[in-house]
Amino acid sequence: MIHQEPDCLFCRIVRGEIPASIVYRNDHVVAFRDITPITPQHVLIIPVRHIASLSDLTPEDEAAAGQILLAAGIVAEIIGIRESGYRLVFNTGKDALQSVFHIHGHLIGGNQMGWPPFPGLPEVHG
Ligand code: DGP
Repeated sequence: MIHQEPDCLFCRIVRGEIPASIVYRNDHVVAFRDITPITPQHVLIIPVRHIASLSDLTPEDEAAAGQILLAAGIVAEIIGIRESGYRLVFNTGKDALQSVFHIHGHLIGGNQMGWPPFPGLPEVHG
C-alpha cells in the first residue's frame, strides 16, 4: 500500500477527490497542469506516494524520486516541449516559497527563459 495523507491537497488530486487537468499518470507518478501557470506550459509532476519535500526523501523513496525524473521527458513530449526545452524546478522550504508540502517538480517551458533565473538579485561571489 502506497503511503498517502488524507488531507494533503496533492494526495487528494492523486485519488481523484479534487479535479485536475491530468496529462500523464502511471503507477508511480501523476502529472497535471498547474492552476497558476508561470510559462505557456506548466505541469506539476508528483509521486503517488506522499513525501513532503526533497529534504524529506529517504532511501525508501528512491524509486518514487527516480520515477519523477523519468516522467519529465515523457510529459515534455506529451505537451510538445521535448525538443524546444524545459526546466524541472523543485521549490523546497521557506526561502524557495514551497507552498504545497507534497513533492512536486514544476515542469516549465514553452518560451525562451533566462539564466540566471533571477537577474534582478545582487550577484553572489565566493
Ligand atoms: P510551490 O510553491 O512550489 O509549492 O507550488 C505549488 C503549486 O501548486 C503552485 O504553482 C500552484 C499549484 N496549485 C496549488 N493548488 C492547486 C490545485 O488545487 N490544483 C492545481 N492544478 N495546482 C495547484
